[in-house]
Amino acid sequence: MRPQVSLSGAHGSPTDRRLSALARHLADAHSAFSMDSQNANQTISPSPTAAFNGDSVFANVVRAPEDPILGVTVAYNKDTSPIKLNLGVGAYRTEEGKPLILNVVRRAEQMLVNDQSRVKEYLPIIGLADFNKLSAKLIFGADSPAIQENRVTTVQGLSGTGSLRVGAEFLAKHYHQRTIYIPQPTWGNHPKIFTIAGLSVKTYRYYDPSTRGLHFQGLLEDLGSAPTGAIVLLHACAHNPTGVDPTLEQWEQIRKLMRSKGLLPFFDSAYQGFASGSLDADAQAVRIFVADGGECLAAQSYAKNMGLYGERVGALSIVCRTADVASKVESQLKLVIRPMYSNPPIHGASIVATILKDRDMFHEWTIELKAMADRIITMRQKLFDALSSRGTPGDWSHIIKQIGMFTFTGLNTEQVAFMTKEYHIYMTSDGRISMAGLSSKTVPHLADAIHAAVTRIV
Ligand code: KET
Repeated sequence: MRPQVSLSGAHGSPTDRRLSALARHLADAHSAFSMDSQNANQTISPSPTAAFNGDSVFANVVRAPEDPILGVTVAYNKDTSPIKLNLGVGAYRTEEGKPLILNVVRRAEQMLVNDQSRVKEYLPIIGLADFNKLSAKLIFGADSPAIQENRVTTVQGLSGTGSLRVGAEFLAKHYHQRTIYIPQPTWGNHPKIFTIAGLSVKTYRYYDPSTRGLHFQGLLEDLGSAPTGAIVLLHACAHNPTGVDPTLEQWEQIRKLMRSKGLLPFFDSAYQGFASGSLDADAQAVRIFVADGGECLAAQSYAKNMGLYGERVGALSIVCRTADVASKVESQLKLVIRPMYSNPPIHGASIVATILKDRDMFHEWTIELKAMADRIITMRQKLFDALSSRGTPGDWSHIIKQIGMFTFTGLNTEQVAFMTKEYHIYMTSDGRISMAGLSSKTVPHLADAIHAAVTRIV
């Protein structure tokens, strides 16, 4: 038995600290004899002496830069100008510039609060069963043969990011190919999520700055020369940051190429319903891959389409060849999740399940979702018109051609810095603006800023 020594004085007076160090020394001396060294090591802080001479044991920690997307909000919050405008993070705002809680979400929350039978017990490791089933149906379609044949395993995740991470960890552990191809450019967190999970990240050509459209030839060439079995990250719809998606015919060509080379599709679906306003239309790319009977992964997020950003609710589905494989895969997903965060939170998933399983609520959601998508489309037209009326040099038709939450403006880093400094407009340095953060009132201010930036800084 280890001696019962109190270390509670570690943060008290110098005498307390000395006594506590002595106690620790005695305890450690004891454990060296009575415990195996691995267990003993877990109970000792690595270098207690540094704390006693006044230096922090973390003194050599280097300050990290802010996140390229979330750091924009940090900078925006520090700005005291009344005209400041945050077009950085992809978060929906109303015409009044306020965050939006959907009516159907409020209604679902009220029902949950009023339901006295609800408890706050732990969910199973893979989350809320109803939520998982309904999420799979939402992305693959209610009549998907893969679901009917029990070939899909779905686990609840910590929004899109957490679901991608669980998928990445699973692949790094159990898939024979460790290389993942991500589009160039892509959401800034993708390379970090996959690298940290142990995958090796390569890029494929996606966007052509000269046409401001898809670099389809480059995409086919790069995936065509990828090693057999490589994983390929695909944005299910509303590609971030470019707002450029393949057409259905192009998706079909991508599918054929990938299947012929045994490349494994990993879909990131963070904007289902936001691109076209239709949940089914925005899931088409995923569904054509599932329809051929092949395997794939899909990470879903309810952050944007249900406005549940901070609730962190999403799902990871893995479509397998057989029900037997799917159930084995699920057993291994549990081993990935349990030591990471044990099990997911209950509230957000309950909101989603409440809405998805009720016909009326589901319908109400689709109407509110369409209204958000439509407001964004209106902002595109208004910004395009405002630049046209100012005679701003350049072709700005990509603003109305691109889809989803973002416009990839083509503005360079210097122009972005100028707009932030002179006009208090905040956006990511790659020239991406969140159209969802714009309103009729703020369009003229943005158009003035873009006009000034492109005429003064070439
Ligand atoms: N995938 C993509 C493509 C994506 O744009 C985001 C978020 C996510 C996944 C993850 O979202 P989650 O909140 O974990 O469900 N993008 C916006 C917010 C962010 O960067 O975190 C953005 O690009 O602004």
